[in-house]
Amino acid sequence: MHEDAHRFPAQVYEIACKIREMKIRGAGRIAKAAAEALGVAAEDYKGEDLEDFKMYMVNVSKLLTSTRPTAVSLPNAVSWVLKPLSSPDISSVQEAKAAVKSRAKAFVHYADQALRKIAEFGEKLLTDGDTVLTHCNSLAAISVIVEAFRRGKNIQVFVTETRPKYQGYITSEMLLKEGLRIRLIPETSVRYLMKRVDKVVVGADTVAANGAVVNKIGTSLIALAAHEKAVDFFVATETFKFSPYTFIGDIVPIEFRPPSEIVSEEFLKMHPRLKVLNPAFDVTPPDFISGIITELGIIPPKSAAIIIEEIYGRPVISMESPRGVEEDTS
Ligand code: RUB
Repeated sequence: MHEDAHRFPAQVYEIACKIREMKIRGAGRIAKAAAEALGVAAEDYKGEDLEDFKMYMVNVSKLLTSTRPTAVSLPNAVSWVLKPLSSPDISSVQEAKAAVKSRAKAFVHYADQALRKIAEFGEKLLTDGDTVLTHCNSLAAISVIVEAFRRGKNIQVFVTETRPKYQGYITSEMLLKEGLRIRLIPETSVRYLMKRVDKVVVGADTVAANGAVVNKIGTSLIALAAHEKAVDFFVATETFKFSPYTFIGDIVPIEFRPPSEIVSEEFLKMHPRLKVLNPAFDVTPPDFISGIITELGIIPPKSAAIIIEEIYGRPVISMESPRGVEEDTS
């Protein structure tokens, strides 16, 4: 538990736990939940000292950003919501609270609107009769597929199971509810089935300045198989998943999750020398990506740096790493 957790409202702590335990998951939903938590924390603050309020919000943001390391949407959302706190125009706790609460709401609104725009831009890439493959559970990718279907295109979807957490089941349910035809497939079958796929659409946790995309483990293998068969591979993502940190060469930390997601405790006890590696994300190089569908339009992956510079400005190199890296690669 974070040292200041006793000062945070229970709802903030609950949101942080849900993100850590993947009850809230997916980069966009994580960012929205973090923004909401900041709004709740600001509302709950009781003191009158502006500096103390700022410190309190910094501690809340540390709790939130410590939950999962890979999706840059999380620190991006937190910095965006807390930006007014560094403005000289804010001179009282009341003003600061109001500014944080209104930015938190504005972020959630922006995120919802962004998904709508991504759907509108992205659906144009899909053609009547397409078989589209998607991986994991990405609302941005799903919004593109569903929009095309709602506009009357007959789309069939291959959904990977997405071991070890089976987010493919969630995706299947969402798409079935919309009336789409689904084939749930193990990701090990992707190369074999790629000959029946017209397009791949996946989401992103982080887009690096060089256009590389970090997404659920297995994405880069799917991209490789698509590349081999010259199948278009699209990434659907809000621009708040573009990483300003990578602009100055920071490596995106890849989350490694517990062995228990892969293998039973019993099996581990039976084989004490067995080590399990469970990386949750991988990196797809820009050369395998046909286009990135954002709320600002569809861009070639190599233009990621331009988007980052436009949104965040040219980042200043700091001596401190912006985010802690917690990897268990042992
Ligand atoms: C989820 C995942 C999703 C992206 C994009 O991983 O990799 O593809 O987060 O999702 P996890 P969205 O289940 O480990 O969080 O488009 O919904 O933001």
